[in-house]
Amino acid sequence: MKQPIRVAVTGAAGQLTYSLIFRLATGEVFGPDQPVELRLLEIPQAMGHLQGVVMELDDCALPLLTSIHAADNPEEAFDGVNWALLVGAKPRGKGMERKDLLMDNGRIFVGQGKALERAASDLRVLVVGNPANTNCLIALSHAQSIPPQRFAAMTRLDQNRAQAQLALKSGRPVREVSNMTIWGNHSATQYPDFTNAKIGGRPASEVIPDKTWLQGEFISIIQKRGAAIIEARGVSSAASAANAVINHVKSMINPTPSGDWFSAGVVSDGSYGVEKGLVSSFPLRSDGTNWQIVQGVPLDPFSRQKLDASVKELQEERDTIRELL
Ligand code: NAX
Repeated sequence: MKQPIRVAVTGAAGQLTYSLIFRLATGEVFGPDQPVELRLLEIPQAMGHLQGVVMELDDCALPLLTSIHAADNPEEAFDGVNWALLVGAKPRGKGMERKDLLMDNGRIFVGQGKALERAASDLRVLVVGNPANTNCLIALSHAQSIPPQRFAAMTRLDQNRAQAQLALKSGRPVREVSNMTIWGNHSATQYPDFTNAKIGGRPASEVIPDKTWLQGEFISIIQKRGAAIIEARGVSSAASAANAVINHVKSMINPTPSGDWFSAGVVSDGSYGVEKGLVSSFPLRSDGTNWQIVQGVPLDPFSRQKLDASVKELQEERDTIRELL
């Protein structure tokens, strides 16, 4: 038997994690012979609910799940973890300003960033809780001994949504849609880049010649998809978001298929003119251990302007929470 991999999940009694944690220990993510230890973090008020989730995990009798540890403080939850999936955050309340949400949730990631210093030396982090990019920036700035490249913010759900919409519009199977970049922030300013996406190996804009749709409705559907799900379902995306977490982790720990890439928010090295140090979404390739930003993806004036607008929002978010850095 291999050494177990230790995975922390925060917000473990929330609705997203209810679609996620069961899949983490089935072999689907880390491999069919890889035992998994789960470290589940919640706030004290949610520990009762979390206990119910733990009972259900027990009742799955998952052969690869070697232990479950529930905690209400991050130091305990992150002890020795190889992966930290930071999902827990406060939802935006009625009448709450975006600035209040940024500050309230930002404070969570100050404490969690510091506590991540207790993790294993090969730690990898995925921030899902919103505002994900800026929360990720806060967490990595407080985890001073951990290389910032180990942190990412999730834009994989946006990538999946964009691939699905291009498939639906073109009538082609979604597996044929590749090279889908989400640029910038996981927010309504994000830019799903149809100009470099491919369908069946051909430029998406050749397969879908309707430029008005691509430049207008397509982008708008992806930017507003989260709100549309809330409108229809009454609660935010959970199963699709959990699925995107699984996709993200797998993309990071497996070599990226030749010619393709995937999207995630990572700390900028200045590529594509994105201010160094911001956590922005880019096209990435992984060798199974480390990722790199794909270089040389052409940005036409339309794409440039969209990316710049999203980066401007990231700068504003960073300026709003500057005291937390
Ligand atoms: P829920 O409100 O159902 O669950 C959040 C859970 O986090 C709650 O159980 C709460 O008690 C817990 N929590 C709050 N503060 C915590 C802390 N300091 N430590 C540990 N746990 C804490 O929300 P859910 O629908 O599960 O969504 C979770 C987060 O994912 C939200 O911030 C949401 O905005 C974000 N999303 C991000 C997405 C992305 O693509 N990046 C997509 C899906 C999702 O909307």
